[in-house]
Amino acid sequence: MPTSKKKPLVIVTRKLPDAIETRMMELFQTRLNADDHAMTKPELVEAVRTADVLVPTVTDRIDAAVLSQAGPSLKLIASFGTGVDHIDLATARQRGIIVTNTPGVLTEDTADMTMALILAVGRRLSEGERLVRAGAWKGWAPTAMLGHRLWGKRLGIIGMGRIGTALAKRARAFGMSIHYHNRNRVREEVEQELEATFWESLDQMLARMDIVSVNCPHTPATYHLMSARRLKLLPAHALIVNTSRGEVIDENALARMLKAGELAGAGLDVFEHEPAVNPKLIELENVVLLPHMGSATIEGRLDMGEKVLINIKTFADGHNPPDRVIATMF
Ligand code: 8YV
Repeated sequence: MPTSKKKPLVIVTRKLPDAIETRMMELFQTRLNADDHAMTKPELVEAVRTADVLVPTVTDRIDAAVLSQAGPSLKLIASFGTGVDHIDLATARQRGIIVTNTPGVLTEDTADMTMALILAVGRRLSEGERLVRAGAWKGWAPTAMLGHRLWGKRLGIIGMGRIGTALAKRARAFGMSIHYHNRNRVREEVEQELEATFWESLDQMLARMDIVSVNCPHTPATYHLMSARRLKLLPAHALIVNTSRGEVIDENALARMLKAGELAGAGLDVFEHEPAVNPKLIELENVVLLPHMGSATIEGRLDMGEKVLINIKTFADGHNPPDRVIATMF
């Protein structure tokens, strides 16, 4: 008779939706983080020492120093999120630890938020709201609160993956023309449907855009992809939005240029040193700042949790988890 298998110990670093936590406890031996504090390094080390499966989020830095202290039972890191730049994938691979993520289920929500930022910056939503709330609105005036029309503008998408493509569909409906830079050109049918123009040279694309959206993952190759030099290629009337990772833009250079009027505005949902936000950005009126909430919908979080459960369960049953991350993918 086969011996009954022990349930794996799953350590979850942050509070997840109740339904997900309940199911997690039904399926596995589960250690939750009831008060939802971001784990300290010693807490993370303790977690990787004892867990069979770790469920981290973007707020946990699972670097080589943490992974070097992983116990022999840690075999899976089932991350709650799509980006995996908080995990040292090479070290995980060396130590035989599988990493999974939750791709696909936050595409539409993040694309919505990107569109919302484009609208908010282009039409000065935050400024208008601040004016009304401050009691400073003196009434309608023909030249008050003028933004820029989106219809007819050129949108340059950096990273034409799932989210970039979902953004392009939305932007088409708003009358923008779609331009993109990506490691690989997308399929011809997709380009045709979106009437999208591929730019092999990011530099050349930037110089011709009205709005630029960062939708590529953060990897060593995309760190400060939007460097001071590249930001300077943008026309002064251009807007830039980022719902991907703060590290892709040189935040100091961006703040300097916005202040100097060398760029018209920015909409940022992500920052280089989260949760710290560059104080130079906070001072600026022409910047919309959000607390990394691009995928923050109830539906999205449940779908993400479901993916985490499926990845762990499949792995615990001896199969290849569906969302295994291969280091070369990033
Ligand atoms: C998630 C994200 O909320 O999935 C991602 O890559 O950036 C976010 O939208 C977060 O990562 C959860 O860990």
